[in-house]
Amino acid sequence: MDIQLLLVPYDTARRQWRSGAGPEHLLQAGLTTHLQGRGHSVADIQVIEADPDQPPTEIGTAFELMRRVAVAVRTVRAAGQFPVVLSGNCNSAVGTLSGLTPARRAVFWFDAHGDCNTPDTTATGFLDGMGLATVLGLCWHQLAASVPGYHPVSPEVTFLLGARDLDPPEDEFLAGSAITSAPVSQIPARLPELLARVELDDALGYIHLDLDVLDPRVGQANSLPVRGGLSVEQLTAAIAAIRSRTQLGAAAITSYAPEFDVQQGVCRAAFAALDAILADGA
Ligand SMILES: [Mn+2]
Repeated sequence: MDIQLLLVPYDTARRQWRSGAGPEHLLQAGLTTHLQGRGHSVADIQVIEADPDQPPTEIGTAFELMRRVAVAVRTVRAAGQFPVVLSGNCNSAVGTLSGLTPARRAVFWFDAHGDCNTPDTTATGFLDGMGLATVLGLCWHQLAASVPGYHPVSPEVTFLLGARDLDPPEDEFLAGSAITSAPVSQIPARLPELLARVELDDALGYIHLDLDVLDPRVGQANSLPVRGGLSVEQLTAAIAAIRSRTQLGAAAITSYAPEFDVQQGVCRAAFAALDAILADGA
């Protein structure tokens, strides 16, 4: 496959801080060579950067990065390449998915957390806990509309996979939503059945992999580890099940703070996940 890696090396508007260091770490661990060894062609790395003349703010900088990601993803696809976004924050997904319109998009969101708080429900104020909510059009309407190509994704074609640390308002929202939420215990065995319930034939898929969906025994992905996560085998099997049902338009690996990944287990898992995402036929 012809791949373009798009790096978004920021966490909460701070470059190279915490999970902002993840994208560069994956490269230094040999990601490009690894992908080439699998037969893929990999274009020169493209780094998405915030405007250095603007003062950083968590919200403003995040949306600025989303706008740039959206344009980059659209350009990459127009050139016939497959965009793989390596981002510190999950909210890069707003940009990535905006770069795929007007296609009908399907979202496969692997995450230990729900990322579906809104400014009215968040208890932490962490913008990244609202990434999926923004994708769905639940909040930040004015800023989301500033992202080129932005259009909310339908909950009917949104899958939250492996989430196990949900805030009460997120639980409540998911219970009343058409989103399919599959707990770790159902992955991968029940996935084919859950995928079959949804019309995916004409959809363009987006795999969003927050590496904290992995069990901490694989390795600690970031500062928010949650027990009871996916094994590497469960993750790659789930990706294969998704791949067998839908064509992918883009993928992202996010929320990886290498300082916590002492044994490099998460790094190896990220490579294995990308192999599954990029296997022949995408
Ligand atoms: Mn996340």
